[in-house]
Amino acid sequence: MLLLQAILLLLALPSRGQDVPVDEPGVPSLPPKGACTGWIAGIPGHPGHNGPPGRDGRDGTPGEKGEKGDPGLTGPKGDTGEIGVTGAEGPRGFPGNPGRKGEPGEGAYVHRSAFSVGLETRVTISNVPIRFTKIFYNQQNHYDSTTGKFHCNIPGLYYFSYHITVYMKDVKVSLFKKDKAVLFTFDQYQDKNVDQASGSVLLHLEVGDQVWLQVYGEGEHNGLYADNVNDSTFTGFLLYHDID
Ligand SMILES: [Ca+2]
Ligand SMILES: [Ca+2]
Repeated sequence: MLLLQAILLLLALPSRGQDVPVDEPGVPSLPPKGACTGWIAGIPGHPGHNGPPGRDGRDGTPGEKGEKGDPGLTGPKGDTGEIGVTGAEGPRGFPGNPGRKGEPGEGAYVHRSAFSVGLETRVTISNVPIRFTKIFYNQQNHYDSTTGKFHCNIPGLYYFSYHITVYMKDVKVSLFKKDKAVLFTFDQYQDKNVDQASGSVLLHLEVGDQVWLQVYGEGEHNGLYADNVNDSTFTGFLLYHDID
C-alpha cells in the first residue's frame, strides 16, 4: 500500500524542468499561493459530501395545447319547458258524412188529442150529456162514448164543433165545460123541413177538464136527429198544447 502511494506521489510531483515557471512575455510567473518555495502537495482529500438540493427553478413555459378529449357522458333530462303560444286557427274542414236517421220523437204522440163522433139514434132525454156512439175517430180515447164527455189529458187550446140535424122538434143545445154551458145554439123545427144547427168554439182546457154537448132549457128541445142518411156530429181536437 505504501508502495502504491509512493508511486502516486512521484507521479504527482512535477518534474524540475516542468515545474520551473517559464517566463512568458507579459505573463509573470506566480509562486504557489501561500506556499514556500519548494512545497510538496499533500494527498488529495476525500470527496466532500453532496450539498443540499438547490431551490426549485422557475416555472417552465406553457406547453402546446393538447388534443381535444372524448365527449363526456350525457347529462340528466331537463325539466319540461313552458307551453308555447297557441297557433293560428286552421282552415275549415270538409263536411262530415250525414248522421243516421234519428228515433221518432215522443212529442208528436204525447201532444195528440182528437175525436170525432156522431149520433146513432135520435136524442130523447134532455138535460144530460148527449152520448155520441158512432165513432169516426177516437184514437187516444180521450172521448168517453159511455158518458158522452171529452176528457182533457193535455193542457192547451182546443177546437170544438158540432153539426146537428134538427128533425121533428126544436133544438136547444149547449156545449158544456166543467159543468157550465159556454156555447148555445137554438134552431126551431118547422114541419117537414129538416134543419141543421151548428156551433164551434176555441176553449183553453186544463188536464181533467171535461167538455160535452147537452140539451138545455125547459120543454121539449131535444130534436137532435140521426139515421142512416142523416148525421149529427161532435168533433174536438187539440190546436196548441201549452208550453211549460
Ligand atoms: Ca129552423
Ligand atoms: Ca131547413
